[in-house]
This record gives sequence, C-alpha cells and structure tokens, in this order.
Amino acid sequence: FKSGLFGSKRLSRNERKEADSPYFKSIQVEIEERPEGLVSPNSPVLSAFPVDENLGLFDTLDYALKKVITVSPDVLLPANPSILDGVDDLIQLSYLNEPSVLHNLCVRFSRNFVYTKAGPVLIALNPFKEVPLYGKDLISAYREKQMDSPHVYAIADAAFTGMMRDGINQSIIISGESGAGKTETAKIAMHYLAALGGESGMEYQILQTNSILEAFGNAKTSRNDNSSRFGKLIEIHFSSTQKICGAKIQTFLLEKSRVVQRASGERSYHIFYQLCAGAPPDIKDKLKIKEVMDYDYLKKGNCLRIDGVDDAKQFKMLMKALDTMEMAKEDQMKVFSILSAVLWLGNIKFSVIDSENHVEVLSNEGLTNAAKLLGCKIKDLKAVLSTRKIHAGSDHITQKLTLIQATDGRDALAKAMYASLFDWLVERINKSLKIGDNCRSGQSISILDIYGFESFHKNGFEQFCINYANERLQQHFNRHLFKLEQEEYVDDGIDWTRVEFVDNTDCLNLFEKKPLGLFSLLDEESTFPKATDLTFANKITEHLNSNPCFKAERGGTFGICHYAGEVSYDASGFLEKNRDPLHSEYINLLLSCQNQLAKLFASKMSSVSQKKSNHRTSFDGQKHTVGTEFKAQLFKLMQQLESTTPHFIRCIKPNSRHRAGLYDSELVSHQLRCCGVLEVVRICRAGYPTRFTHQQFAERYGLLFMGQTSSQEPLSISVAILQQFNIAPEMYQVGYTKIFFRAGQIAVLEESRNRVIQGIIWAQKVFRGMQA
Ligand code: AOV
Ligand code: MG
Repeated sequence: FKSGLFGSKRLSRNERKEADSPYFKSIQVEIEERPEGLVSPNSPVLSAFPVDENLGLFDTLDYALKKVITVSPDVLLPANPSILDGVDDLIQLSYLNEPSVLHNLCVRFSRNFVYTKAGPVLIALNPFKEVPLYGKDLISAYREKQMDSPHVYAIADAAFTGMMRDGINQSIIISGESGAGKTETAKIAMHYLAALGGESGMEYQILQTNSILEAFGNAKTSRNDNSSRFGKLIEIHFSSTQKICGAKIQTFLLEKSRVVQRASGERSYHIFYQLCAGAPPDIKDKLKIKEVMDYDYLKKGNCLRIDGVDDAKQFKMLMKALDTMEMAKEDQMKVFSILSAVLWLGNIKFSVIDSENHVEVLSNEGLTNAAKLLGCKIKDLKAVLSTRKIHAGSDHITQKLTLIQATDGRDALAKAMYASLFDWLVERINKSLKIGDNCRSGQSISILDIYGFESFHKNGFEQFCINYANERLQQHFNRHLFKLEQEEYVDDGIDWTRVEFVDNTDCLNLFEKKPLGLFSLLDEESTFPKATDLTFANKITEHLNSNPCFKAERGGTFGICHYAGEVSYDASGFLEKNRDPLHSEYINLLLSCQNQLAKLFASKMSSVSQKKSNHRTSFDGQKHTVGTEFKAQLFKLMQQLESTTPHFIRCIKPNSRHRAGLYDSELVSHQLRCCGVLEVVRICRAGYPTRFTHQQFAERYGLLFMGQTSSQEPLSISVAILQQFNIAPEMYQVGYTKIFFRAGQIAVLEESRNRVIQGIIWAQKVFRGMQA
C-alpha cells in the first residue's frame, strides 16, 4: 500500500516526545505497509504506550477489521489539535495530511455541514437526505453577507459579485463522480441566482427547465436514480440593472442508446414511465398509450419503478413546467405522440422467412400504432423496416434485410427520433428564454453540469465519451488551479517551489492525438466496411501500447488509466455507435409522414446525413462521426469557459449505497486524491493570492509613504512602502513586474490607507470650513 499524496512521515525525536502527551491521543494514523492489506489508514489513535524513552507504540482502531491493532510510530502522521476539528476551510489545518483532511470533512459531515472550502474550491459532500441549509432566509443571509460559511450560495454570490465588479463573465463548474450531487448543486446555484436577479418571471421559467430536461435526459442507472445522461451548460444573462434577462442552454451528447437497451436494473428516460403512469385518459386514448409493461423497450433492464418516486405525479409537474415555458397544449401533444411512436416501434416484430435469416414485418399492434402516430401508411413502414433499395446501374433492386439488420434499423430510427425530440425541446426552451434587448450588457454566469465519471462492470462507447469529457474538465481545473497560478510565479521570477499535481495530459493525448489517438483510430476504422470492433481493439493496441495511460487487454477489451481510476472498456458496439448510421430510406419515410414533428426532425437529419455520406470528411477536414463531433463540441465548450472567471465546486459521494449519514473514508479519500484537493490547499497556503504590478502598488499606497527614495521608480517606492510598514519578508515576494502577497497581508496596508484618506478628507473639510 502506498500511502497518500504526502507519503508517510517518520516522526522526529521532538515529535516522538510530543507523542507522550495527551494531545497525541487524537492522532490520525497512516499505515505504510498494511498487514495483510487490511489496515485502514484513517483511524484515530486510541492509546499510546512507551517502549523506551524515544519510542512508543500506538493502538488504533481498524475500522475494516473492527478491532484494535498496534502500530509503530513510523507510520503515524501528526493530528491537528481538537480545537481545529471541523474548520471551515482546509487551509486552516495546522497539519495538512490526508487523514486530517478526511477527519475534518467527516466531523463537518456528522454535523450536517456538507460544504467545506479547500482554498478557492468548494467541496460539497452529498448528504443523501434533506438538510436545513437552503431556502429564502439563507439566500438573503448570504446576499447580505450575514453568513459566510462555505456554501453553494457563497460561490454563486462570488460569481455574481465578480461579474458586476469586474464586468467579466463567470462560470460555476461542477464536477464529481456519478451520483455525487452535481445536478442538485447546479439547481441550488440556479435558485440563488434566480432569487438575486428575479423580477420578470423569467427566473421561474429558468428553474422549470430543470424539470423538463431531467424528465427527458435523466434516467435511473446503477449509480444514481436520477442520473444525467447528457451534459449541460446554462448561461444566465443579466441586464445592467443586475436582473435576469435571458438564458441559453447548450447540451452535449445525449446517451440515446438507452432508449432501446440498457444494463439490468436500469431504466430508460424518466419521461416514458411518467407518460404511461400520468397521462390523463383522453391523451392515453388518443395517443394509444398503454402501461409500462406493455412496451418491449421499457421492459429491458427489468426495472420499471424507482423507490420513492411517483411517476404519475412527476408527469403532472412536467406538464406544469411545459405550461410555464408557454408551450401550447397542441405542441405538448406532438411531443407525446413522438414518445408514443418510439415506444410502439420497439414492439414491432419480425419473422424470419428463409434460411438466410431474411425477415418480414409481423402485422401487430406495434406496427399499426407506430404507423398511425407517425402518420404514414402501414405498408410503407413495413417496407422500410424490412427491405432496402439498391441501385444497380439504372435499376433498383429491392433486397430483403436480415433479422439483425432489420432490428438495428428499427432501433436506429427510434434512437434518432428520440435524440431529435430532445434537441428540439432544448431549442424550444431557448426560444422561451430568449436573450432580450435589455441584455445588452452581455454579462452572464454559466453553470456547467455534465455526466460524472463512470466505471461500471461493463463499460461501452457511452462511458468512453463520458469519461473523456471528465478528463477535459479535469484539465481545465488543473490549468486554473495549478498551472496558471504557478506559471505566474515562475514567470515573474519569484522564489517558488513547485507543488506537484497529477497532470492528465497523457490521458488526453491518448484520446485526442492525430493520427494516432483513440478518436482518430476509431474514425479510421469506422470508414472501413470490413472492420469490426475486434479489429478496432487490435488496432489501438498495436498503435497505443506505448502510452502509459493505455492498457492492452484481450478479447476486444482495453483499459484506460483515467485521473479518477482505471476503467476497462469493451469495444463491442464502438464502430456502430461512432458511425451512428441512419439509412436515408428511414429519413425519406419520416419526410413523407403527416406527423409534423417527425417531418421536421427528418429534414434536419437529412442535412446531417448528407454531410456524412457525401463527404465523409467535409471541407474543414472534420469527420462527422459521433466521437469527433463530441470532441469538437468539448473543445468549443473549453474555449467558452476560458473566457470566464471560473468557480469550482467538487461534489463528493460519501458512500456508494446512497445512504444518509454514512461516511466511507476510503471512498472519500479516493475522490479527494483524484481531484487534487490536497494540492490545491497546499498551493493556496504556500502561495501568494494577492498581487499588484509595481505601478499599481505604488499608485495605490504611495500616499502612505513618508520618507525619501533614491528613485521615483514604482519598484523603489513599493519596496520603501513595504519597509516602512514592516511587512515581514516571508509575507511577500517582489517579482519582475508584480508584488505578490500572502493571504490577509494587504489588509494592514488597506487599513492605513483608509485612515490616511479619512484624514485627508477631514483636513479638507476643516480647510473649507476655515475658508468659509
Ligand atoms: P450527479 O448529477 O452528480 O450524478 P445528483 O445531483 O443527481 O448527482 O445527486 C444524486 C442524488 O443525491 C440526488 O438525487 C439526491 O437524492 C441526492 N443529493 C445530491 N445533492 C443533494 C443535496 N444537496 N441535498 C440532498 N440530497 C442531495 V450523474 O448526473 O449520475 O453524474 O450522471
Ligand atoms: Mg447529474
């Protein structure tokens, strides 16, 4: 067992002596070598007993074994005095080691303080229960600065204040594993901003978008009952009077395969179950909606209900949300008719008619209802689902499809319709939240909530994309908190010992490099008609084996070492999902339908598919595959975020059982390590958060200076001021262009400056009085 980021520490003679004091009884231990690999590194020491004058042995409780074990002091790390138990900001800990951080978070968690600062980063532990931390009164308290303990509200407030003060757009970037609480946190931040900038009623609409997008884009997975299966950036715009004046939602790659298949114990998108359970009888009748168990697509995964969730009630809330978005009842019916059509498509069955597995469509309820809802002839739907026209010279030959081809085609149609519906809804919502003329100030706060890092028993193309997105986000985090900060110190020539952090550039290169990266190789393989998922797996093994983040495995699987842990991917389905084909005959069928939404979707699909088939590589050299488009979308997102001032929230899952009050140290420490929380704290403590250029500093504080300087250069004046105020040398550093201060130092100077200015104002008044 390799101990945490800090390694384990050998105690000095003095520290050992200290070990005899009662104070040491609350020490945290870290075991370097676990006997039989079973010792928890995070348990408090229960008692200490001397062996000789320098050495003591320590009893500690092993949580895993639930028994007391004795360890030597070599493996111990010093604990913080109990007066520091549960501090607000990890920066305040005297001893900054992993067990102490874990202990501190645990103490706070047990007191229902789920938020803690790690320097500039907010750590949010998922309470898995209602906690009394939200609501109008608390929002006002944060707004009026009566409260300043760590909170999402405080982060949202900092973003708002920053936007107003600096005129720079802000972003709140929320990350964490699946089920860690990102979506809930995003909503809490939105509530705060809505309360702050609400006036027009638009803030209420903005909040209601959550219900709609969650119904259509969230589903139960084995990690989270309400798991986001898409990424989302919402940009909230403010007018010059600080009121919300519009919003724009951008979404990223919806997991559409879920509509037709999923792992056991998981559900399809919430909306299907809500519709079946909650639609009023007249709608059910008109749109041929039956019970959940009547649909093949919903029966897959063997999970129809979520404990504690009333789908019918959720449907009522959804209808209300759609009303709030001013979506006409007529349009709502159109949406439901597409959903119903998708479900009935799944019930269409084929019968094999010859030895080559060719099929015919069975005439059943699925077929008639799907045709009816789409508004096409049964015969046309049948033909499209079971045959394909092939051009041979000037002749058309009709070829029968095999069972696999026909089923894949039907599923592709269902997926495409659902994904189009989702995009259409987002567009429709954006129309309602239209950024108005009063938004001319162009100021905005964006909130990013994507699908969290996932590692299941079996991981496919979906996890591949989701985890790649999380790598990108991690890079953004690293850039801002480690790279940029430290580069500034080094560039300005100040004395600085680099804080090391886990850089994930290697992993990103593995995905992105051209021509030998995962996405490029996947695209290349996707263009070969004869290629299979296995040839793809072999190809990447051949080319990428030297990348330290790649792990070759056998049998069409491969491993990737992500920042958050190693994941083994099963390549099956990769090529098909990356190509995401939808034959033009399906599109033509939809174009001929009476259902207006189906028609609209088809016209959009047809322009995309033309791009795909006419020139697999378009003019900009961009391949139109799912992987490459997702990559491009994320690049654009990162660019967008780069132009904002970021505020980071790290959501942490305290246990994998979704249980309230359960704190699994091992799991928490893994997440803290992955996201580099300890390093952030170390940088902040060792770093110099306040900085001025020499010029700025001389201008601002020059009036405090009373002596003579050898030159009028800003630097000489600045240095003279620092000396005059006896600022301790370890509290600042003078760089080539800037002066850097440790946290809190500038307060002394500001106070003096204020006094001097007050004095000047007073003197002026007296002077004027004398003149009068
Ligand atoms: P996620 O967004 O991070 O997962 P969610 O925000 O959906 O996770 O949170 C999962 C569940 O945890 C919620 O449904 C709540 O039951 C509970 N929860 C989270 N935050 C809070 C809170 N502040 N107070 C009370 N309960 C909370 V994923 O979208 O799966 O990556 O893909
Ligand atoms: Mg989520």
